[in-house]
Amino acid sequence: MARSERRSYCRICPNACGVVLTVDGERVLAARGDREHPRTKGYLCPKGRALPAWHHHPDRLDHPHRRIDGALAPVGWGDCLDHLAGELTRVRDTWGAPAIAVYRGMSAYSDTLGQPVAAGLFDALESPSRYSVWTLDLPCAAYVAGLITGHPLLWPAPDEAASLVVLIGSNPMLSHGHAFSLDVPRSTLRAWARQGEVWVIDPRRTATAEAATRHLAPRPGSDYALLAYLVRELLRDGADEEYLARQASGVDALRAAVEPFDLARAAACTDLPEGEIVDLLDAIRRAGRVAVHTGTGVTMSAAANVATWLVWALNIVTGSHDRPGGNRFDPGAMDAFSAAARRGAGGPPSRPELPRFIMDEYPCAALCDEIESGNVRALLVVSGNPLTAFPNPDRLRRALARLEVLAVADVVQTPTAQLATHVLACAGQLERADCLVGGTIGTAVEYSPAVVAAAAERRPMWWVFAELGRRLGLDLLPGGVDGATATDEDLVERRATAFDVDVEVVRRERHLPPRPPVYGWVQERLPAGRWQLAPPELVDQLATLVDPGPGLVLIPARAKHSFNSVLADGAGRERRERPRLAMHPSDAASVGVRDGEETRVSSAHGSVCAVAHLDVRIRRGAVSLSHGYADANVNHLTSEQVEVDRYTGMVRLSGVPVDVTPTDQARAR
Ligand SMILES: Nc1nc2c(c(=O)[nH]1)N[C@H]1C(S)=C(S)[C@@H](COP(=O)(O)OP(=O)(O)OC[C@H]3O[C@@H](n4cnc5c(=O)[nH]c(N)nc54)[C@H](O)[C@@H]3O)O[C@H]1N2
Ligand SMILES: Nc1nc2c(c(=O)[nH]1)N[C@H]1C(S)=C(S)[C@@H](COP(=O)(O)OP(=O)(O)OC[C@H]3O[C@@H](n4cnc5c(=O)[nH]c(N)nc54)[C@H](O)[C@@H]3O)O[C@H]1N2
Ligand code: SF4
Ligand SMILES: [Mo]
Repeated sequence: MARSERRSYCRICPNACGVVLTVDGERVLAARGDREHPRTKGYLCPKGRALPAWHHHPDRLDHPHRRIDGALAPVGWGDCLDHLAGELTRVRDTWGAPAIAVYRGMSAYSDTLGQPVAAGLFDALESPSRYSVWTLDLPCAAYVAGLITGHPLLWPAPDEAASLVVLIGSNPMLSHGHAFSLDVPRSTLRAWARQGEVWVIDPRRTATAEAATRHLAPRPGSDYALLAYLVRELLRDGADEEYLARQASGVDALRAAVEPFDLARAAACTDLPEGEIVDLLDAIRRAGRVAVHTGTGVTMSAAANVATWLVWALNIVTGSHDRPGGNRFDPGAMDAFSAAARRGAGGPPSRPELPRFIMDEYPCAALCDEIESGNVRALLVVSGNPLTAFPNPDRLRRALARLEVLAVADVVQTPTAQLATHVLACAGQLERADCLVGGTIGTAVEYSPAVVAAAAERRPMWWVFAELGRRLGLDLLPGGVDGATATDEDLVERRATAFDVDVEVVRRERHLPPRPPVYGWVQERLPAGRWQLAPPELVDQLATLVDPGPGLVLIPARAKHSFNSVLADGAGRERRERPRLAMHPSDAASVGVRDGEETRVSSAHGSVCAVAHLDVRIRRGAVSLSHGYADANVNHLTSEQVEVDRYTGMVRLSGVPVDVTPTDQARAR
């Protein structure tokens, strides 16, 4: 047998871990961490270890498909793309450019050669109907950074040398973070705990909480009250006064805004003992500088904007931003992305009350209405799975089925692809080259050649969109690349050059380390050289927030063995992680739910069944259920109509009031 080992990097999530794959011909047999990879040093999470299963997924798409007489049928690329181009032209000529919408999912961003070509097509279509995951997971981050710094994509990352790290609503041990990222979470958390303290604020005792030095489990949705109290007290004693006077505006307005949040209010709202809250305040005063960061537990909640603002305030009041031992900012990332950030006016015609998001997109919450009102007639889905990711999947399914064109670019047959009129069977990550520059891995560079040849009729996504573009009269490939003869490696070369990276060095080394962090550069790029500590729209939002009560709420949780819907079906392996409803035993007892039994979770918007997993690690009053599963889809509980944030258009996915009951069968037993 001609077994060999090939080095690559994993592209299931943005963490880009070095991987060594054992390959035999076209079979990928095994995946292990690459010990020689300088950034990830042999680390590979369970999803990366499942790369062979993902690659050989039983539902891999082998051919492009087209809906003929109501059924999806495999067709040739020429047929599929000719027909799709004709349909898009017809839709545009009949209904206008806005009738063609695009949705970009998470996996689009790891296809480094395909995503820019797809983006070029969307730009050329000149349609305002753009949607992406941005408005599902953390639009508050861009919204708040924009208000405080004038730069929506100026996002902090915790410094390696931080002596006090506070993680709120984030579980990087499993997720690797999001707005910030931890490449090798356990060793980073250990290093922080050795040199100082790590506090985790989470209603669940997560693996990250286990690795921390302290864990507080507040009531979901109450983080803002804890933060407001901390800011209030630090402004009285412990703030870097001289720094604030020189480099911040709005100190007095911030002081006034947080004044109502005394210890009693913070304790009542969070349901934390006063002593625990004071311990955290003391830890901050001891450390002086802090690195406070959030995850989706905060950014998907009703108080997302306000809590995100108060995290900024806490970092600034302690003089921790843009300084060693606190938080760093990456100038390269800011410059690369800021060009894309624009703030348009209102939402789409059917949802004028919604904002247009900073990244020049409409909120995902508007898509159903746009389709039902006939404004959107064609939708291109690029590496996303809206049927599991969006709220209200029943309504979305009906809306998608009404579309004149639904073209889905994916690697497996997803629930969304099953509704498509055109299925674009893309080459998977091991069948194509990639060159990742920047992103959440900072300024590092990763390169991988194709590990195996693309099987069957699968084609790299850059080729698919370039060919579609060509049929629409568009030349979408970077200057000088001839679509008829081009290879992945030609595009790698263009990409490296565009980012000012030597392609020969990249091919030889495979990874270039991130540039060392730089400090002290942000201030001069702020409007008037100052942090805006109290943007009036955030002060108003804080004043009108209603403190969460003691009722049962649903909170989000990522699954260990899947990435959103990727691998959530087990990819043909016997061991499959079923979605389980985590619930505290005493909450379960009070509603008659038993461990391991099927239960029904209901919200004002719908209901879903899942197996109860009684667990003392989740606090009373919270239940959690992961998303990404087609069968037990938690998004039956969420809504695209109510509880949508009026400033960012984000759907509330954390802190949804629910009831949990045994199912009739469980009751009968
Ligand atoms: N209730 C609830 N809903 C949520 C969340 C939650 O916490 N709770 N989380 C939200 C968040 S944070 C996000 S980011 C969204 C995710 O929303 P999406 O990004 O829409 O969902 P994914 O399941 O990640 O979809 C990725 C798709 O890309 C495909 N894919 C994988 N690799 C490739 C490839 O190499 N090429 C191509 N062309 N396609 C590929 C996969 O098969 C999959 O269909 O969901 C959101 N929805
Ligand atoms: N294994 C795996 N990794 C992933 C993903 C995946 O699906 N699987 N998805 C990726 C994506 S798209 C994203 S956006 C990131 C997200 O990465 P994270 O933001 O780290 O997401 P989670 O791991 O769900 O952690 C959110 C935590 O918030 C807690 N929480 C819920 N509500 C509240 C609250 O009101 N207050 C506080 N303080 N905590 C709360 C939850 O208990 C949970 O532990 O993960 C990425 N990484
Ligand atoms: S963290 Fe896991 S899924 Fe993400 S790149 Fe690394 S191995 Fe792949
Ligand atoms: Mo996400």
